Amino acid sequence: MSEIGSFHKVGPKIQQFHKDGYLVLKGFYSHAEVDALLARSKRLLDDFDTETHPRTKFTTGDDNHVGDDYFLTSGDKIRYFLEEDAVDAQGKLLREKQKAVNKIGHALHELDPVFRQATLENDKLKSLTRALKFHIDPVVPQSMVITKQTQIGGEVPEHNDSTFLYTDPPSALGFWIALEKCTASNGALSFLPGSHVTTPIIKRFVRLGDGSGTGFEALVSPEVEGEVSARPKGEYILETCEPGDLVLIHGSVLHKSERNTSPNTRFAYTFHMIESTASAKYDEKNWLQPTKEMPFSQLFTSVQVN
Ligand SMILES: O=C(O)CCC(=O)C(=O)O
Repeated sequence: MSEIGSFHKVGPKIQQFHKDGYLVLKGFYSHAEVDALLARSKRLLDDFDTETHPRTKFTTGDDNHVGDDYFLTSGDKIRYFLEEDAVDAQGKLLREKQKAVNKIGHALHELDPVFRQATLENDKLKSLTRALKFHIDPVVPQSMVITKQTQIGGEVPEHNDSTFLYTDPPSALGFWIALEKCTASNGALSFLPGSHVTTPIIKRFVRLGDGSGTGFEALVSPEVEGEVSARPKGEYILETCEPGDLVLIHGSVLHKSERNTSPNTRFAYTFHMIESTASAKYDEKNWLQPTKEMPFSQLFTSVQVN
């Protein structure tokens, strides 16, 4: 039985999640579900129209984060973000389009039937979310497929997700599903266990007021930022995964993934939940904004009170 066939019996696993700030649930998604998600991801890559694409790359550096209009208006669409090393200075793709995309986002969970089934229409996921009791009324603001292409799939530097999906108080929770085998050489995730308790959210990713894209806004003084950055870090744990494994990622836990240096892709499907605005403030500074046509998706139609 997969680890969640009987999640009500796995209280210790929930304790482990609270202790480490992340949890790997082996085989949460079945082979059939993974096959469908992977096939659909590849189909979306085949459908990628490169003619009209503005060549937006997914860049993650502190001073160089993606922030053009194509990115900022992608919350209610299915859009494609390229690998930095897949495009030359003139905007020419250096590889086949299927091997040039870093990720596809950010409304797969709403717009695509296969991803919707794995997310908003998934009873097992709903049971898990209820058992976790992380949120009162979870909403899903975004989803994406990260393809981590062979040889060039970019490094994702150390970060925590509440920096990027900021609410007050912080409430982000990541769900990350391996669609392929994840190894040390193709960019498996690694985590700093317990860092969700020791590392506060000290900055947030915002839309810049002058319309010039995105940047980071400090939430603490430079002294506090310096003190937090200087704290001894401890040791990162690499979590290799099999297709179908689900990794729960607390919004404050530090994690990262290395560049894919291998001949194998590392497709993953990931989405996040945050608390609804009834319990946590989500403001207009966040890069990702709900629209009138597509408000953030509620996971439960009714809220359980207990
Ligand atoms: O898939 C990856 O390599 C990184 C994912 C990640 O860090 C995230 O979703 O927060």
